[in-house]
Amino acid sequence: PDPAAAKRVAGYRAAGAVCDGMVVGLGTGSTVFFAMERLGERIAEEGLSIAGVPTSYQAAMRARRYGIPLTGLDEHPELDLAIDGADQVDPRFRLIKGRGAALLREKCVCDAAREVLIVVDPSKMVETLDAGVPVEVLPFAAGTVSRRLEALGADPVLREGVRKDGPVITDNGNFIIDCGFGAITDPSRLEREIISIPGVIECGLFTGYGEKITVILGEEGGFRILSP
Ligand code: DER
Repeated sequence: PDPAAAKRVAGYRAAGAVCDGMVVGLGTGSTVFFAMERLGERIAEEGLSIAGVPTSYQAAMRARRYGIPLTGLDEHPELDLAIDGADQVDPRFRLIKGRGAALLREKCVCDAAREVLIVVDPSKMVETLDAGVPVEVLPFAAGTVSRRLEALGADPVLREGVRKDGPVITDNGNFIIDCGFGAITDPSRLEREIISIPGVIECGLFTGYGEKITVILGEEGGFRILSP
Protein backbone atom coordinates (compact mmCIF):
# COMPACT_ATOMS: atom_id res chain seq x y z
CA PRO A 1 0.00 0.00 0.00
CA ASP A 2 1.09 3.54 -0.73
CA PRO A 3 1.43 5.36 2.64
CA ALA A 4 1.43 8.70 0.84
CA ALA A 5 -2.05 7.91 -0.53
CA ALA A 6 -3.38 7.42 3.01
CA LYS A 7 -1.71 10.64 4.18
CA ARG A 8 -3.11 12.55 1.24
CA VAL A 9 -6.66 11.29 1.90
CA ALA A 10 -6.43 12.34 5.55
CA GLY A 11 -4.88 15.71 4.80
CA TYR A 12 -7.36 16.57 2.06
CA ARG A 13 -10.29 15.64 4.31
CA ALA A 14 -8.96 17.91 7.06
CA ALA A 15 -8.60 20.77 4.61
CA GLY A 16 -12.24 20.22 3.64
CA ALA A 17 -13.29 20.96 7.20
CA VAL A 18 -11.86 24.49 7.11
CA CYS A 19 -14.46 27.25 6.74
CA ASP A 20 -14.20 30.81 5.47
CA GLY A 21 -12.87 33.24 8.05
CA MET A 22 -11.15 30.60 10.18
CA VAL A 23 -7.76 31.06 11.81
CA VAL A 24 -6.06 27.67 11.59
CA GLY A 25 -3.02 26.20 13.33
CA LEU A 26 -0.74 24.66 10.72
CA GLY A 27 1.17 21.61 11.95
CA THR A 28 4.48 20.24 10.73
CA GLY A 29 5.28 17.04 8.87
CA SER A 30 4.48 14.97 5.80
CA THR A 31 0.77 14.37 6.49
CA VAL A 32 -0.19 17.96 7.21
CA PHE A 33 1.66 18.75 3.98
CA PHE A 34 -1.36 17.42 2.09
CA ALA A 35 -3.82 19.49 4.11
CA MET A 36 -1.84 22.62 3.23
CA GLU A 37 -1.68 21.60 -0.45
CA ARG A 38 -5.47 21.27 -0.49
CA LEU A 39 -5.97 24.55 1.41
CA GLY A 40 -3.89 26.24 -1.28
CA GLU A 41 -6.17 24.78 -3.95
CA ARG A 42 -9.30 25.91 -2.08
CA ILE A 43 -7.90 29.43 -1.70
CA ALA A 44 -7.18 29.56 -5.42
CA GLU A 45 -10.41 27.87 -6.58
CA GLU A 46 -13.00 29.08 -4.05
CA GLY A 47 -11.40 32.25 -2.73
CA LEU A 48 -11.34 30.62 0.72
CA SER A 49 -10.36 33.36 3.18
CA ILE A 50 -8.32 32.03 6.12
CA ALA A 51 -5.19 32.77 8.11
CA GLY A 52 -2.70 30.21 9.40
CA VAL A 53 -0.42 30.07 12.44
CA PRO A 54 2.62 28.01 11.40
CA THR A 55 4.32 25.67 13.90
CA SER A 56 7.74 25.67 12.21
CA TYR A 57 9.85 27.18 9.48
CA GLN A 58 8.71 24.24 7.34
CA ALA A 59 5.04 25.07 7.91
CA ALA A 60 5.60 28.79 7.27
CA MET A 61 7.53 28.16 4.06
CA ARG A 62 4.90 25.72 2.78
CA ALA A 63 2.09 28.15 3.68
CA ARG A 64 3.78 30.87 1.65
CA ARG A 65 4.22 28.48 -1.27
CA TYR A 66 0.50 27.64 -1.18
CA GLY A 67 -0.69 31.22 -0.69
CA ILE A 68 -1.99 30.66 2.84
CA PRO A 69 -1.84 34.03 4.66
CA LEU A 70 0.14 33.82 7.92
CA THR A 71 -0.62 35.26 11.34
CA GLY A 72 0.45 34.55 14.93
CA LEU A 73 -0.76 33.78 18.43
CA ASP A 74 -0.34 37.44 19.44
CA GLU A 75 -3.00 38.45 16.93
CA HIS A 76 -5.06 35.28 17.48
CA PRO A 77 -4.53 33.72 20.93
CA GLU A 78 -7.57 31.50 20.26
CA LEU A 79 -7.66 29.42 17.07
CA ASP A 80 -10.77 27.95 15.47
CA LEU A 81 -8.93 24.80 14.44
CA ALA A 82 -5.50 23.19 14.39
CA ILE A 83 -4.49 20.55 11.84
CA ASP A 84 -1.48 18.43 12.81
CA GLY A 85 0.04 15.00 12.51
CA ALA A 86 1.25 12.58 15.17
CA ASP A 87 3.78 9.80 15.62
CA GLN A 88 1.41 7.67 17.72
CA VAL A 89 -2.24 7.97 18.84
CA ASP A 90 -3.69 5.78 21.62
CA PRO A 91 -7.39 4.92 22.15
CA ARG A 92 -7.86 7.95 24.44
CA PHE A 93 -6.27 10.19 21.80
CA ARG A 94 -3.16 10.78 23.85
CA LEU A 95 -0.35 11.48 21.40
CA ILE A 96 3.34 11.20 20.90
CA LYS A 97 4.62 13.96 18.61
CA GLY A 98 7.96 15.45 17.72
CA ARG A 99 9.49 13.28 15.03
CA GLY A 100 9.96 16.54 13.15
CA ALA A 101 11.31 18.41 16.21
CA ALA A 102 8.43 20.91 16.00
CA LEU A 103 6.65 19.80 19.18
CA LEU A 104 7.08 23.01 21.21
CA ARG A 105 5.14 25.34 18.90
CA GLU A 106 2.81 22.48 17.97
CA LYS A 107 1.78 22.09 21.61
CA CYS A 108 1.27 25.88 21.95
CA VAL A 109 -0.95 25.86 18.84
CA CYS A 110 -2.80 22.71 19.95
CA ASP A 111 -3.49 24.39 23.31
CA ALA A 112 -4.78 27.56 21.63
CA ALA A 113 -7.16 25.72 19.27
CA ARG A 114 -10.83 25.05 20.03
CA GLU A 115 -10.73 21.90 17.90
CA VAL A 116 -7.76 19.81 16.77
CA LEU A 117 -7.78 17.57 13.70
CA ILE A 118 -5.03 14.95 13.88
CA VAL A 119 -4.33 13.49 10.45
CA VAL A 120 -2.73 10.06 10.38
CA ASP A 121 -2.24 6.89 8.37
CA PRO A 122 -3.00 3.53 10.05
CA SER A 123 0.60 3.00 11.18
CA LYS A 124 0.13 5.72 13.83
CA MET A 125 -2.78 4.08 15.69
CA VAL A 126 -1.58 2.02 18.71
CA GLU A 127 -3.09 0.44 21.82
CA THR A 128 -0.24 1.66 24.04
CA LEU A 129 2.15 4.55 23.42
CA ASP A 130 5.66 3.11 23.10
CA ALA A 131 7.51 5.32 20.62
CA GLY A 132 10.45 7.47 21.69
CA VAL A 133 9.39 10.70 23.39
CA PRO A 134 11.17 13.78 21.97
CA VAL A 135 12.08 16.29 24.69
CA GLU A 136 13.03 19.89 23.86
CA VAL A 137 15.89 20.90 26.15
CA LEU A 138 17.79 24.09 26.91
CA PRO A 139 21.29 23.36 25.60
CA PHE A 140 22.83 24.81 28.78
CA ALA A 141 21.12 22.08 30.84
CA ALA A 142 21.33 19.10 28.46
CA GLY A 143 23.73 17.17 30.69
CA THR A 144 21.70 17.41 33.87
CA VAL A 145 18.39 16.90 32.05
CA SER A 146 19.77 13.74 30.45
CA ARG A 147 20.57 12.28 33.85
CA ARG A 148 17.14 13.22 35.23
CA LEU A 149 15.48 11.55 32.23
CA GLU A 150 17.51 8.38 32.89
CA ALA A 151 16.23 8.46 36.48
CA LEU A 152 12.69 8.46 35.02
CA GLY A 153 13.55 5.25 33.16
CA ALA A 154 14.51 6.70 29.78
CA ASP A 155 17.31 5.78 27.44
CA PRO A 156 18.07 9.40 26.45
CA VAL A 157 19.78 10.08 23.11
CA LEU A 158 20.74 13.59 21.94
CA ARG A 159 19.30 13.98 18.44
CA GLU A 160 22.13 14.49 15.97
CA GLY A 161 21.79 16.16 12.57
CA VAL A 162 21.92 14.00 9.44
CA ARG A 163 23.21 16.67 7.02
CA LYS A 164 24.56 18.82 9.83
CA ASP A 165 27.36 17.82 12.14
CA GLY A 166 26.49 17.99 15.82
CA PRO A 167 23.07 18.20 17.50
CA VAL A 168 19.80 19.14 15.78
CA ILE A 169 18.92 22.72 16.76
CA THR A 170 15.16 23.35 16.89
CA ASP A 171 13.40 26.40 15.40
CA ASN A 172 13.58 27.79 18.94
CA GLY A 173 17.34 27.29 19.35
CA ASN A 174 17.16 24.25 21.62
CA PHE A 175 18.30 20.61 21.57
CA ILE A 176 16.10 17.51 21.26
CA ILE A 177 16.72 14.49 23.48
CA ASP A 178 14.86 11.40 22.26
CA CYS A 179 13.77 9.22 25.19
CA GLY A 180 12.94 5.54 24.84
CA PHE A 181 10.69 4.46 27.71
CA GLY A 182 9.26 1.31 26.15
CA ALA A 183 5.53 0.86 26.74
CA ILE A 184 4.20 3.95 28.56
CA THR A 185 1.52 2.85 31.05
CA ASP A 186 0.67 6.31 32.45
CA PRO A 187 1.46 8.88 29.74
CA SER A 188 -0.23 11.76 31.56
CA ARG A 189 1.93 11.27 34.64
CA LEU A 190 5.08 10.82 32.55
CA GLU A 191 4.34 14.06 30.65
CA ARG A 192 4.08 15.96 33.93
CA GLU A 193 7.24 14.37 35.33
CA ILE A 194 9.29 15.20 32.21
CA ILE A 195 8.24 18.84 31.92
CA SER A 196 8.86 19.43 35.63
CA ILE A 197 12.60 18.90 35.10
CA PRO A 198 14.41 22.28 35.12
CA GLY A 199 15.90 22.81 31.63
CA VAL A 200 13.15 20.87 29.87
CA ILE A 201 11.22 23.29 27.67
CA GLU A 202 8.52 20.84 26.47
CA CYS A 203 8.04 17.18 25.59
CA GLY A 204 6.28 15.28 22.80
CA LEU A 205 3.63 13.65 25.00
CA PHE A 206 0.29 15.43 24.32
CA THR A 207 -2.02 13.79 26.85
CA GLY A 208 -4.44 16.57 27.78
CA TYR A 209 -6.25 17.26 24.51
CA GLY A 210 -8.32 14.12 23.90
CA GLU A 211 -11.63 15.98 24.30
CA LYS A 212 -10.91 18.43 21.50
CA ILE A 213 -9.16 16.01 19.12
CA THR A 214 -10.81 14.42 16.13
CA VAL A 215 -8.67 11.86 14.34
CA ILE A 216 -8.90 11.65 10.56
CA LEU A 217 -7.54 8.23 9.65
CA GLY A 218 -6.60 8.03 6.00
CA GLU A 219 -6.55 4.65 4.32
CA GLU A 220 -5.93 3.42 0.80
CA GLY A 221 -9.59 3.52 -0.16
CA GLY A 222 -10.89 6.39 1.94
CA PHE A 223 -10.90 7.79 5.46
CA ARG A 224 -12.50 7.30 8.87
CA ILE A 225 -13.36 10.06 11.33
CA LEU A 226 -12.63 8.82 14.86
CA SER A 227 -13.69 10.25 18.23
CA PRO A 228 -12.10 9.16 21.53
O1 DER B 1 6.96 16.28 14.41
C1 DER B 1 5.73 16.26 14.54
O2 DER B 1 5.18 16.52 15.62
C2 DER B 1 4.89 15.78 13.40
O3 DER B 1 3.56 16.22 13.55
C3 DER B 1 4.94 14.26 13.41
O4 DER B 1 4.51 13.81 14.66
C4 DER B 1 4.07 13.66 12.32
O5 DER B 1 4.76 13.80 11.13
P1 DER B 1 4.33 12.92 9.85
O6 DER B 1 2.92 13.38 9.50
O7 DER B 1 5.34 13.31 8.82
O8 DER B 1 4.40 11.48 10.26
